[in-house]
Amino acid sequence: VPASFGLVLLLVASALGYGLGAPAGAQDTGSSSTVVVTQHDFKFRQNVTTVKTGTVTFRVHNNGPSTHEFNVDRSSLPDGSLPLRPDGLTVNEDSSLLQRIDSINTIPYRTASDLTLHLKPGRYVLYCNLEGHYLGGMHTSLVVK
Ligand SMILES: [Cu+2]
Repeated sequence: VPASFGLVLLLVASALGYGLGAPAGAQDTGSSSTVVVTQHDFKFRQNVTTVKTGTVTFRVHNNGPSTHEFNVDRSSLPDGSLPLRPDGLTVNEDSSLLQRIDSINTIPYRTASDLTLHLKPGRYVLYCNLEGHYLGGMHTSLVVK
């Protein structure tokens, strides 16, 4: 059995509510958390704002009605104060104040996508950067401790 298979099982168990945090009885293999993010035009909601260092699975639901994306950047900036491109309509993802961790490029209306990452301690911003969506309010933050 590949090692990643065990990890998937762990994440599924976590998502089903059989225990967030370190698996019981296991050695210190790090924490596993699920962050449920719901996207609307134009808002992000999430079930938790702080997670432990380790494996973090974002389950992103798009409740539309538009298509959205999901970016995870490490940044010390408040999520509402990210640098904009000269167009004034989108976040400047190339800014040195943002460190891209990963993203989901397209989340169609009425679908959900998962993104599993290994996050170090720090502050992260989550946002949609389709034109105007960030300014509309599609951003939030996550603290990893
Ligand atoms: Cu969007």
